[in-house]
Amino acid sequence: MAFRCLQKCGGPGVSIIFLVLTYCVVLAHAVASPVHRDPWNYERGLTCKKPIVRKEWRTLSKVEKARYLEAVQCFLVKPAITPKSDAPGVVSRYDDIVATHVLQTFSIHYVGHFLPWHRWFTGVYEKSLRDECGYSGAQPYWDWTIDAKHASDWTKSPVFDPVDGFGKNGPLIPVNQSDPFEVPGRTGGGCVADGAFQNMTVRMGPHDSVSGNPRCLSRDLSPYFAGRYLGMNQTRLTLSQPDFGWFDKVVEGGPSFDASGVHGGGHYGVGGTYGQMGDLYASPADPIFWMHHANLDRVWWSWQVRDLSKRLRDISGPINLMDYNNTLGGNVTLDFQMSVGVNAKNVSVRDTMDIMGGVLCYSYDKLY
Ligand SMILES: [Cu+2]
Repeated sequence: MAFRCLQKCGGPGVSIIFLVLTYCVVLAHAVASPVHRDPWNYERGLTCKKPIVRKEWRTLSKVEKARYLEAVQCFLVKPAITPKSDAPGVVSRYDDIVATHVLQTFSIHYVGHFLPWHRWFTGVYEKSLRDECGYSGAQPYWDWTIDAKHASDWTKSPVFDPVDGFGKNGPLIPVNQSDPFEVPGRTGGGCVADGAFQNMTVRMGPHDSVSGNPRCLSRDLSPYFAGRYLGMNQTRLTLSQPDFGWFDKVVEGGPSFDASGVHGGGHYGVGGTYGQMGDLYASPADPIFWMHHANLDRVWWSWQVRDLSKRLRDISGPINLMDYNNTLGGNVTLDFQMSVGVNAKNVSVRDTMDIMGGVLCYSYDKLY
């Protein structure tokens, strides 16, 4: 609901008030579970000697792609570990991880720790596929700048391959008159009918619901949106920001379609109006989420290595949602604690600043 309001409810003022109100409601039931699993091998202090290497989807072999997709399918049927009191509708480990995002939505977006939290979240998912589903590779990333170069190429991306990939767009569903939220250039909205996830059951969401609403995976691709916000121009603009505060703001963008950054570009370029990727709460329900967020993380790391000694410690931005003037609280520091619920232990922002140190141990084959 709020993602929609972010874009459509009469300008930023109204949107922000709505968001802050929703934030309070979400916070009230976002109390992290006391049960913590710790699948992470890289305890602080251990050096990262052999980082796993994240590669671009189209550079993986047919077999590597299949192994990755099989691991995700395994995770989709592993039994959940989230207590029913936290999220009554969880059935699978995959639901656990989507529920974690749903329950924390307004404490992990438009805040200083947006990028650190999503870096940790993606790393925990990658680690879970390896530890619990026998996957031996790294999380692949999706360099969408390649597919967004010409808007007409968007739907032909190998990521949407119906045999080796995540499946295509859903069939076109007209936007309901009572639903004013229309992503510019949307072309689908129905169930994904091919690829590795054609029979997937999405349970978390829509929006802030964790009670379990079984439905199909849907996509609503917008070639226009992708072309406008995921090209090299937008990526270069992002990489040219002088400090973390500006960098994060340009990645996340503002509360309207016109002010989108690369983050919103991927969410709306794939999810449009009716796909899960366009749902700020339940977006990880589409397995493409991880490919998009791995690439956002790659953009951040590419920015960090341009001035590593400074940027390994550069963090700022509000603790509270959109509180860029610090009227509700302070800014995030390296000591700020982050939780991914039952999926892994709590870590600090400091632990996640280096992809080959702290609690992380991976690298990218290529940077921007
Ligand atoms: Cu998110």
